[in-house]
Amino acid sequence: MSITQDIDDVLAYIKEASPGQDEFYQAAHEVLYSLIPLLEQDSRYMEFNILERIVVPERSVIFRVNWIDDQGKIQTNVGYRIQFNSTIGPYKGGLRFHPSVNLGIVKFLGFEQIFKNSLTGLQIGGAKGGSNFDPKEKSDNEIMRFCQSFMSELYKHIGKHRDVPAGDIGVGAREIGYLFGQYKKLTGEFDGILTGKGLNWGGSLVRKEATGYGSVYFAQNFLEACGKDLKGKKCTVSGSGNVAIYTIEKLYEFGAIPISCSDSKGTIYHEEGIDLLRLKTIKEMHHDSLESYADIDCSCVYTPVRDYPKDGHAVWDIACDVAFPSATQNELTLRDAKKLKENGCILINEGANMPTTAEALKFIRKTDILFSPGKAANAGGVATSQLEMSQNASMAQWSFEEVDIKLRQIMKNIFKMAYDTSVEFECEGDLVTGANIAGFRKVADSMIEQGAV
Ligand code: NDP
Ligand code: 2IT
Repeated sequence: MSITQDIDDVLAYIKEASPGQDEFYQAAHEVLYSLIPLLEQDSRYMEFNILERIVVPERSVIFRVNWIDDQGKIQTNVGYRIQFNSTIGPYKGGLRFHPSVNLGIVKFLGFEQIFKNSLTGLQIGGAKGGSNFDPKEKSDNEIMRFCQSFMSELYKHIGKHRDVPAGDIGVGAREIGYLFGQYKKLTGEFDGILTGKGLNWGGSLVRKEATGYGSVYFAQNFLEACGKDLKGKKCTVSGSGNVAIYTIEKLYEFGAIPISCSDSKGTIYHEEGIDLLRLKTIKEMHHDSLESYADIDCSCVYTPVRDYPKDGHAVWDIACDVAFPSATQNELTLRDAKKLKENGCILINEGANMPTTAEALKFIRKTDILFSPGKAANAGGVATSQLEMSQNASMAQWSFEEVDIKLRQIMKNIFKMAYDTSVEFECEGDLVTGANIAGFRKVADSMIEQGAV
């Protein structure tokens, strides 16, 4: 049987066994097809049935989360923890709290995390979790009670050598604090069972900034390899959360001009460059909408969210040299990709997980636009989480500079590994293929070494 037929069979199995899990199917389709050159070169992966094994999570935990709102009413949400693959280390990956969270979304994120974590060169397996809980419009006490209830179930499944969750959309320092407090109360143990912790109780410097900073380091590495750099480049950024904010901060340090940000309600285009302090005040301090950014006396333009995806995302209509999609999955459509090409964009650097739709990616890969896939470009967050775990294990706290130097080096190594792998498989600069093969190969080889478990 041909390799393509085998891949199609695995994809057909996913469709049948996981109906309606479109994002998971999309992620699996992209990864499996990009592995063809490796599978042709080395027959062991088929012999040991790695494809069929790697698309099934080792364990899926789905649980009910009951919590009491401020009116005293009992509310119910669904919680998930998908422990996808622990071949090269304990399960590691974030928790997402957003109304759109469902099994398919958590599975796509967990699947991507396997290869991302492998690319970091560190010993961490892949997992993801979360809930369809919507933190918006909730009081601090409601968020605390939800986090406590969520942890009352999750604590049974995690551990510092077993599974170490972290943040993602809707889960930041505040939520990690409430989750950690409840874990400690339930177990009586002060353990590094979460990353992204507060700096006074086991957190690592640079973890907050790491995904955004790492994304910019990755872009700079890619541009340098092509004889270019970020200095003076107009950059569009989508999102206005953790990843977007620290992407913008680092872009300024590299002499680039970040000219946009967005949230679920609208987009800001600020030609002179985003006012970072204002953005942080609105988003980090007040958890407010970006609409208020446009109140200041400046030449910025606010575009309320359009009929999306039909009319595309306003961010990608803005002419730029480099685009940093840093909000959520499938936020950059074929229409948007065509617009970016038309406007002369030279690099799309994914800060979010799978922000580019399959159709847009197919189009981009046929153009001369450079493309950094999220599992490589946004791996700085999870890599720094692992540095937090290392510090916890040795009860040490490294300086900001020490952690940042390590992060820069890790991003350089990831870029080099993805790039060198693209050269090895005769598609120089195709980092989708390079990152997928490099991430997969390490996990698959280790699965073979560990036997059929
Ligand atoms: P945040 O919750 O801090 O910010 C998310 C941002 O994206 C907000 O501006 C939010 O707008 C916007 N957004 C979220 N969902 C949607 C949606 N469905 N439609 C439109 N806008 C949306 O999350 P992060 O910055 O942490 O995460 C952003 C992306 O980066 C995600 O894809 C995440 O998986 C990925 N990532 C995060 C890492 C981390 O360390 N945090 C590490 C690696 C990847 P609003 O505020 O209006 O909801
Ligand atoms: O998608 C991701 O890599 C994250 N949300 C961070 C995971 C982590 O464990 O730090």
